[in-house]
Amino acid sequence: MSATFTLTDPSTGRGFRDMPRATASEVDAVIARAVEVQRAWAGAAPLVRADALRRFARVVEDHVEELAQLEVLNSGHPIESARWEASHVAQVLNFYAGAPERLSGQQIPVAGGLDVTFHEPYGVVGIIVPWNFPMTIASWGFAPALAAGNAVVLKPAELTPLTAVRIGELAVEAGLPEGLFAVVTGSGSVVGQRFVEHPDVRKVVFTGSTEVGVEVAAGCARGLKPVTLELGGKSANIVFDDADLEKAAAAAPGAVFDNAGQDCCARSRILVQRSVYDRFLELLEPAVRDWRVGEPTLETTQMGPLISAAHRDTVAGFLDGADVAFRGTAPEGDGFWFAPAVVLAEPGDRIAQDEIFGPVVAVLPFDDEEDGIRLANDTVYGLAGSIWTENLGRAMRVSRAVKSGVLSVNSHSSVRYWTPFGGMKASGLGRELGPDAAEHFTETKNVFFATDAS
Ligand code: TAP
Repeated sequence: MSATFTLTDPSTGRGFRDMPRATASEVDAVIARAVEVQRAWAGAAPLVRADALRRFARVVEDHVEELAQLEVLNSGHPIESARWEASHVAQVLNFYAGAPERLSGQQIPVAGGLDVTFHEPYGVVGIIVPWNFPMTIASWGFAPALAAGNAVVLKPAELTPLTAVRIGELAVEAGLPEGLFAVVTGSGSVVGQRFVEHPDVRKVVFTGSTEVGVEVAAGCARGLKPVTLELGGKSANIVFDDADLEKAAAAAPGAVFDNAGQDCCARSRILVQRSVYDRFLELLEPAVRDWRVGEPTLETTQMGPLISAAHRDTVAGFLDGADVAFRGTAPEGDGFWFAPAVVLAEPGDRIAQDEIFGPVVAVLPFDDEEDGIRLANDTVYGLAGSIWTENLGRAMRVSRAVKSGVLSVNSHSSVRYWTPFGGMKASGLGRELGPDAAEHFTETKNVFFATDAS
């Protein structure tokens, strides 16, 4: 393995920068520094940590445009999406800046003394993130982890390290102690693996494929360290015959083609009640044709290229022998472009079961409510999903019956940092974001103080 990795602009296919690949001993040195710095950080007054995170948030806010431009170059995200992502990082930091003063323990009634609990930070937390949303996903880990008094070592995906590296620099500019939040570039099998194995990394947060996630979890089990896993998805967009079909069809492309379908929450299966199946497809076709795929620097662009040539080949492979109903458009040229595709599928088809992570959606009919729920749950995954119906009782029943961690009714709600996020089944373990996330980066300690005079 060479000592550097060349980054490629997905919209041109051209390499533009070499990034260093850290060795295991370099990772160890970063972790050793984090161990040292964490002690002082955890010992600082809650207000000091809160203020430091607020400053960090403000500095990120001041660099939203720079971070967004880096994401356009490195990941091919449309500029408007990239601006949203960079602002989101600042908002996540701001939200968890409120946590240090709120990490209260309990006082539990006992005889002969006082019993109290403390939320102790783990120490050093290792965060491993994928290439699809490099900034946002990283912030879901590092912001609450830092707020709870931990140091963080972050490994971005090798394909997309630029925004993470810049955010690491901004943390220092904002006054966070050097080494408290360290971004280490390199491969998963070296840097990520070292986070999993190193005895001083006391918790791991992994976002990525289910396959690698299982290995990470097994490694963490050997070190008896907790792990949060955010993995793949094959989420259902369930459209009942009593839904506002126009609205459901108009919203469907964004729910699966946003970020070129490289979204763990992509509603990549549209399940449509048989009685409105033909009508829904009629409405969907113009919505897909109108989906604007193009140059990511343009503010009008809704979808950019896929992340790499290899990934485009994988996505294209799913269309071999598939019953493609219609497609959207995409530019020609050297970028990793792929026109969105709508495929008519049967429940057992590979295209209806496997995560594609590209702009391909499978449409399947169902008969009634029970059948719709059965089909929605007919996957190993359980991350997200949407339910379209005007019947409140049905919306309640179906949202309770679908085994997914994040559902929305009559919308495809995106992530809100103040509500919990995470998957069931093969989509993950544990939850991120929401009001309790900082607590997830602590261990409860119970202390009994005897008050008996004798
Ligand atoms: P992976 O190949 O699993 O990679 C994810 C991260 O893990 C990368 O940083 C990768 O490093 C690293 N890694 C690879 N092997 C490792 C090992 N043995 N030990 C430790 N770390 C290792 O996933 P991907 O292809 O980048 O991302 C796509 C997948 O992520 C999809 O399945 C998608 O659904 C899932 N995803 C899930 C969510 C949530 S929130 N549930 C969000 C986004 C993405 P490299 O730099 O070497 O690749």
